[in-house]
Amino acid sequence: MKTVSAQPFEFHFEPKHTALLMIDMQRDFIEHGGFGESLGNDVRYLQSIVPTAQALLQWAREVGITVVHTKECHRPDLSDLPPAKKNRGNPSLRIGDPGPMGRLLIDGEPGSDFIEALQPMPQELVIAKPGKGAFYNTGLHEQLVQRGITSLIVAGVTTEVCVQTSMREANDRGYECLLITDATASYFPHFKQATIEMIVAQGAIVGWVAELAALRESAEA
Ligand code: TIU
Repeated sequence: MKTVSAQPFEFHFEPKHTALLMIDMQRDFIEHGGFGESLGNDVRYLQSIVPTAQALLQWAREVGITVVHTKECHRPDLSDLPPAKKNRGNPSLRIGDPGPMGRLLIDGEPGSDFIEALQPMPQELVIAKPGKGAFYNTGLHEQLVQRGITSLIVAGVTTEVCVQTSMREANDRGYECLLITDATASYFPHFKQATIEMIVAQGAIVGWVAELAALRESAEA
């Protein structure tokens, strides 16, 4: 069992029962011309965490824990895209429309792919998800149960949307979740901060948070 100095108190995990859940580090959210920018967002906040997310992924590979990459995307025929999601807001482009990186948020298009720095390795699990949460309509829970995973180390984008939704889904399914705060970002820095506070409040009501350095220093307990 390893122990991480975390908030609101120490986080314990057994590497063989732990997975890294790297959420939606896709070109569509992080690069210019993607879905995130079409919603009016400044992608620079997300770009700033790429080196830490890359270092976290490298740590997970070195430790040998299960690695899961999720990507938010839809089928080319849009059969998994509810009208409510397609029409929400006043975007400059809608999901499925052609953009500079192919059709926006469509599986298989260049924009839906992971950024260059965070490409999955062949043995790593890739989960395509139609919703904000990683557990909705994906089979992720079954895949984790099959591998004996009970704890999740969570990172990715955006903190208050897909990351928080996925952590809440995981929490309700019984997983112990640790969010790596310098490997997650929001288009709105104050939302990232508020999310961190919400997660750890009330004695880790959703889970724990720590910086990557604390995870790296995690020691055998
Ligand atoms: N818009 C926003 O902040 N996020 C998303 O739409 N998806 C994810 O967070 N991945």
